[in-house]
Amino acid sequence: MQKKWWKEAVVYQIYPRSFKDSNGDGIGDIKGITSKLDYLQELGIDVVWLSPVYKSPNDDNGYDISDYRDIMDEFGTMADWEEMLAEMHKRGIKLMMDLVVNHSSDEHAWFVEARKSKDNPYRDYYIWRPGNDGKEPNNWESAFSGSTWEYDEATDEYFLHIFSKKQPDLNWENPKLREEVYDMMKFWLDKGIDGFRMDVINFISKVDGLPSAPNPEGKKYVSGHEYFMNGPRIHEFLHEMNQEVLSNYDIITVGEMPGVTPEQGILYTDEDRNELNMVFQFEHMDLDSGPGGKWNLKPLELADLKKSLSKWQTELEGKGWNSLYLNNHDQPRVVSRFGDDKQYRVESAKMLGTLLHMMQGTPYIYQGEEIGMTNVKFSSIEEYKDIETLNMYKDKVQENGEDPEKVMLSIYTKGRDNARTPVQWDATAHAGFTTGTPWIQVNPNYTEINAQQAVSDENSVFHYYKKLIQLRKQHDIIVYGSYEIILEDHNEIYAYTRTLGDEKLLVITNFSGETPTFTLPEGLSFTQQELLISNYDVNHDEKINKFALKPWEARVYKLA
Ligand code: TEU
Ligand code: CA
Repeated sequence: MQKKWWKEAVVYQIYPRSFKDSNGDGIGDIKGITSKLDYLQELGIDVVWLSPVYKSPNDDNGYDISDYRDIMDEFGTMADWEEMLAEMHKRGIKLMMDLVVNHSSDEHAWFVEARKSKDNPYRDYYIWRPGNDGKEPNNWESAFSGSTWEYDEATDEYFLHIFSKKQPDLNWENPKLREEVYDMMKFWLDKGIDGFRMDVINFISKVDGLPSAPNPEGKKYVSGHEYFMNGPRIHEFLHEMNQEVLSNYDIITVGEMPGVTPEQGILYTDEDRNELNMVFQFEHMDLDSGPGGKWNLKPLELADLKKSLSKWQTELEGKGWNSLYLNNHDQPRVVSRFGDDKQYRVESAKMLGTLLHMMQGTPYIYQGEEIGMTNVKFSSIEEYKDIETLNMYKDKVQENGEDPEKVMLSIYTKGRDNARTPVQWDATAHAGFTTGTPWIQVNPNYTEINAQQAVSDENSVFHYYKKLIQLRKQHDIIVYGSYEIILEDHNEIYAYTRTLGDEKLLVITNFSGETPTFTLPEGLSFTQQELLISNYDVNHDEKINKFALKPWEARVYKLA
């Protein structure tokens, strides 16, 4: 397998609005990021994935871009951005920007033009269709509730928006639009950035005719995913992007791909196909959703997690490359979701980090994950900010009379604002995030959970993550070793090995607050054992053929 720097890197995602405010307006900004680069250097990360900082009306907090080549006013200036990049590179930290080109903002100049008339030169930068007997052109449901079509009075047509009404989908069938995107990408690459994270990039090719989806239950709207996920021309477009842009730079690329399968993942990340380096897949993030999607809560089954992660590990091995993540700005915080954020918050946060960072792939750490930040529970829907949550609440409670308590429980459990409360820097007012009033409330547990406490406590999640990152640098087997699950049927233990040459790594995690007995499988023989990391004090020489695990315990041994 070819060695590559982006296979050996650890990425840290910054959601700028909630990271650090430098000017007291309650909104995170670029100067705030620059002020925290020493903290990131101490953690030891190699790349920052920076969620969008481009000009935006913030209907979807920057994922609705009105100028791809300028910085959002609230976040600062291009000069601030240049300074941040220089300060990152000075510390050996690379910058991956967020590329959001499945859609733009409806306030982008292209859309302002496009909606002026049917023959406007920019009309075909977007996807317009006449109505269907006074109704939307098809029955697709938006990811943010309602129809994916918005009627535009001026030209008596509808435009497509898979996300919010203010996020019209761009028409990738139009070669002029594609060229505009490639030119914009070169604009940022020529400024010296080191890669792109590509927002819902597997949505850009839609099936011809945009047909309605089967609707056996006669719902108002239904998911149209099968008609725009991994669409007919997706590989053609990504290969073209690679040839026109990506292949001319030494960069890291990751495509965010809801609905991607391992088979498709190989097609997107097979280095000989010249498309992308890796993808964000969502299978493990949908295991606690019932039928009908994320708001329909279902407890996680460890067997499902083992099956899903193992499938991605084994099917991409030697053929493609995995990204590894359990958190991001769209997901609830994993220590609350899959761990125990009460009695065993630190132990379970460390266990989850171990499980992820010892696998094959490029690990992604989301801001606050490294200090074990948890989900939040605001007292009323009015305190929530996320358009996905607010639209869903309006649709379910106000328009369809669903039980508000039940809907609020799904928001506490799965809402995206769980990940968007301000990073907790210290125990001073607003967790040291801002000297003003934060745009969204700080999690009240900041007095105990904050970076200052974590950095000063050698047993914190922070220092454990720092060690996980160091181990990845010290042992090739962690990056390049092949994965094999063991004790597959155990209900509480998730254990696996990594093999590289005659070296073996044994990773043992207890996904419970119980004390199950770990029994070494027969076939695993060795003469030397070295304990690389554990989240409890462990006697390094303890016999490991059979021992009781402590609640949420994690251990990694190097065997030879
Ligand atoms: O997310 C794509 C996406 O599918 C999300 O809607 C995700 O599945 C969902 O939010 C889970 O609750 C990307 C960005 O990461 C997200 O922040 C944006 O809202 C979305 O695209 C539109 O740009
Ligand atoms: Ca600010």
